[in-house]
Amino acid sequence: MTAYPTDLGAPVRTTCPYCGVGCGVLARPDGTGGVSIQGDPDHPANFGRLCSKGSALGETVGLDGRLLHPVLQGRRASWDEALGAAASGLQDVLDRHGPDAVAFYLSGQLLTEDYYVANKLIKGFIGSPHVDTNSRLCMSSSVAGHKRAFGSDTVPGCYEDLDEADLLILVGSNAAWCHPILFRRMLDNRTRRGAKIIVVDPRRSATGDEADLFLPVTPGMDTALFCGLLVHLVETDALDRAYLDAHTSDFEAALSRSRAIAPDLATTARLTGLPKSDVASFFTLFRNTGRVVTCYSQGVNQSAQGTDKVGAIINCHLATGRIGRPGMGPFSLTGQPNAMGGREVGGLANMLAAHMGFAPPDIDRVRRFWDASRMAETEGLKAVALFDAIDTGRIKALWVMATNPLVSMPDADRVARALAKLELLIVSDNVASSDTVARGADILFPAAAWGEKDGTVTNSERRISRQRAFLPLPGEARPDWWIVSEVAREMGFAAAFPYRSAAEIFREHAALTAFENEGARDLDLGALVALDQDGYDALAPVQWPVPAGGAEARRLFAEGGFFTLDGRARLVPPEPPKLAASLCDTYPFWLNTGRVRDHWHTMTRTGKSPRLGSHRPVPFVEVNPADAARLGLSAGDLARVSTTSGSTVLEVEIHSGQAPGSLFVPIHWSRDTSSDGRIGPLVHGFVDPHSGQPETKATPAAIAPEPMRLRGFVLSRGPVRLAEGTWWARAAIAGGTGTLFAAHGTAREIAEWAPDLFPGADLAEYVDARADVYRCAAFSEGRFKGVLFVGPADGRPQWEAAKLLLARPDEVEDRRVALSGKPPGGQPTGPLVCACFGVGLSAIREAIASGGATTPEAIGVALRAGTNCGSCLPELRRIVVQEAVA
Ligand SMILES: Nc1nc2c(c(=O)[nH]1)N[C@H]1C(S)=C(S)[C@@H](COP(=O)(O)OP(=O)(O)OC[C@H]3O[C@@H](n4cnc5c(=O)[nH]c(N)nc54)[C@H](O)[C@@H]3O)O[C@H]1N2
Ligand SMILES: Nc1nc2c(c(=O)[nH]1)N[C@H]1C(S)=C(S)[C@@H](COP(=O)(O)OP(=O)(O)OC[C@H]3O[C@@H](n4cnc5c(=O)[nH]c(N)nc54)[C@H](O)[C@@H]3O)O[C@H]1N2
Ligand code: SF4
Ligand SMILES: [Mo]
Repeated sequence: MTAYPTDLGAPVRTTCPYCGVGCGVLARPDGTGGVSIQGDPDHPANFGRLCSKGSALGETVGLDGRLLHPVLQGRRASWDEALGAAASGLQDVLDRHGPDAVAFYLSGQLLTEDYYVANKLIKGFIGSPHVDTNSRLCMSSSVAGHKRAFGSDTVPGCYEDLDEADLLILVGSNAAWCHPILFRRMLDNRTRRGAKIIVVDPRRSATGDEADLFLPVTPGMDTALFCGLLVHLVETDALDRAYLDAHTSDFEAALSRSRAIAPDLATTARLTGLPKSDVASFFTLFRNTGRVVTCYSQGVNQSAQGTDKVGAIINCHLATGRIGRPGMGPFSLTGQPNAMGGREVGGLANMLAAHMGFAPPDIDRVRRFWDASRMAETEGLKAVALFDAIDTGRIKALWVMATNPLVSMPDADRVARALAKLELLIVSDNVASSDTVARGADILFPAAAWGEKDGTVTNSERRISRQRAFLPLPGEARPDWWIVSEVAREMGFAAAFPYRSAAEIFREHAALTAFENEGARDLDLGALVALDQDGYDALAPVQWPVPAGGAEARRLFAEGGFFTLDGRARLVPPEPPKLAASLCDTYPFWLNTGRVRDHWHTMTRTGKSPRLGSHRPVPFVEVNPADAARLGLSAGDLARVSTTSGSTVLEVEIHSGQAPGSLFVPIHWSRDTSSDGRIGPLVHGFVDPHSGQPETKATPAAIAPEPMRLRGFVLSRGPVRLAEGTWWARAAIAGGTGTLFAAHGTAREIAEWAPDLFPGADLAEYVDARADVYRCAAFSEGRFKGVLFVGPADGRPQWEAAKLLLARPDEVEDRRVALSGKPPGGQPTGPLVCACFGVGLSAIREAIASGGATTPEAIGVALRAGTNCGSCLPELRRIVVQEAVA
């Protein structure tokens, strides 16, 4: 039996485990394994606010689905056995094939301390440089762009710049859904100070809906836009010559390439597909506004020319001296909670540790500091190349920690085939059901999850915050740093891995950042080297650099001081922009992929929350209305999306924000949560030559209707498996699981599922074979257990009302009530809009129709919708407009 802390009153200050905003969270454990969650009013990232995902964290800490003990060759094993097998397995591959045959694949969701020991083990003691991370798919073009321009991977600004800017440009960022709390800060700035917001994105997302100027750029053409801007700034004499002269070099080369790409307004407009007047407004706003922040995210990074896109943006900021001063600067919005921390400790194959690279003096310095027995001396393979090297047999042993590559890698089926060729696959995860864990590994390690582990993360503004444990370690789960250290000790490296706490590791990491630094490297945590356990436990959020005896730096580079040899920044001449692939008659659509508001990646955590599950319950493809009409697709229909590497079936959503000729599919569904939602196998992932980051936003694709005879749903206490060949997707709902499905058979055939779905239950049934309708409700000892409803396919089945049955099973006494699919009391809310207060579309429409609430603000007063995290405000605004039109 695990003992829970008894002091239920005191909240634990910790940090949200989702996006790179890095919001502070107050967690109050309830003493029975649950927790209540609030925003930390004192944390400088969020000042008490949380978005829908952060607010729902309490619904995700349950132990169902967790991996709670080590597994060796498919059977439960003791820690001793599993650790011994991992150490001897790695040693065996080392002995027979050398260090080059061993690789680690890590994640921006590991804590800095976990990451540090994993990197130290492989680069310093196993002697292989092949350690890469899912940050390769996420931020590596920003890293490469920063290093080319600044000589170091430095984010120059801070969040206050978003409060103080007069112009906020968001390039390839759906911040309204992906960095909601930062987006709230931007909207507040607009309300308070009148800042303008420009959004550059081929698709009008919820962020684009809020823009003062929305620029639907042709996919991949951002570089042309910013090259055109640089030329315009030169021609209108808007440069900061003093800054350019004192602190930069290569301006002429960058300008001449920019001129060659986008010599004038007309060319810029043609290349970007934007109206000339809008390009002109963009140029003028940038030129005339001193305080400009350009935020960018995956529309920039996940591109085969992502590093050049970053370069073209940074060029404009350097040329105007708008960097490192209040309200000014290029700003890479990082994705994962510890994308930055992973970069800091050297999780990327082309970084060593503490922001050092593979230059001989760096290698020597790290070797001496670690007293390394076998030091990697070259850059390692980057993610896409790493999985290729597994496929070709060069890499024989792989350890995956905290990432789900069978879902998230481009060309994911090829990745699956490659993994099958490994001699040794080790996976550390929290859950038993992720696609990567479920496929089986030689060794599975149960890792401690958020709330159970201790350490630090670094957010987008270089701010280090503590994640603190507030739950006991469940089952046999252990922190990742402990697992790695134990394997290292078993391999004979005990002296270098003596750690007994995360604090000890943090101190060593901080010491390495300061070691022989003297201002030569951007990352310096000298002031934190002496933190004792109490100091570490009490550590308040702090921004680096914090050199010994110095203060933390909010902003960098206002007075130059770049980390190049001559201290000057480089302006970079970008290559002419073009996408890596081309459209053709067979594949005439651009397939774009990304995120939805309420889900996190492969849903291993957000998939547990009923609140988060109802905003978008099935995997879908967003289609422009004209394309849909031409292809005969209606909202709620199923359609087959294909590329040269795979094909899958998704529900159609029609959205005018989707540009004609393009499709958008979310990345969140896996084999665990759907039959067909995994999009990774379709995505090509051509890599950027500088960063190795794959292009996951532009794969040539086709779409066609995929008619199904029947649609239906199952509501059940726990997850169910439907017959092979059925299209399905499941979501957490109040009281259990909801599974929406589509099938080709007849209602009679579907009826045969019922006894298997509800074993041993009494079934109340309704059949209308001629109409192809079947309904059954299951009861066990008089208690309502669930339903199976199916009927002719006509869009997504209406299940909002029926879902309430499962939420209030005690009220379903009458079989007729259950079969009617209508709850005894209460009204269905319709598809969820506000996840924080559970307000659905029906209620909002009613409030608007009654005339009582005609603005998002008034809806907030009437229903509370949109008044907590604000993530749904763009959607509320759209509903108000739609209802007004109707
Ligand atoms: N709700 C939610 N939030 C998250 C996450 C999540 O899973 N769910 N994940 C986190 C992580 S790890 C990350 S990396 C971030 C990602 O955050 P974002 O980058 O904001 O999210 P995405 O949806 O991947 O892509 C952003 C936009 O890029 C656009 N885009 C595509 N091609 C181009 C192009 O050529 N040019 C331009 N300018 N834009 C283009 C897409 O249309 C899309 O709207 O979100 C973080 N926050
Ligand atoms: N097509 C396409 N592909 C993409 C993207 C895209 O936009 N389009 N985006 C890319 C980006 S930016 C990202 S960041 C990736 C994300 O892709 P992944 O990293 O594959 O996604 P997650 O679901 O976050 O996987 C994290 C896994 O780690 C586990 N986990 C969580 N915390 C811990 C921990 O503390 N320890 C351990 N050991 N395990 C833990 C979770 O249970 C889960 O299985 O996807 C990338 N792939
Ligand atoms: S914005 Fe939301 S997901 Fe991101 S850190 Fe804050 S609460 Fe977590
Ligand atoms: Mo990411």
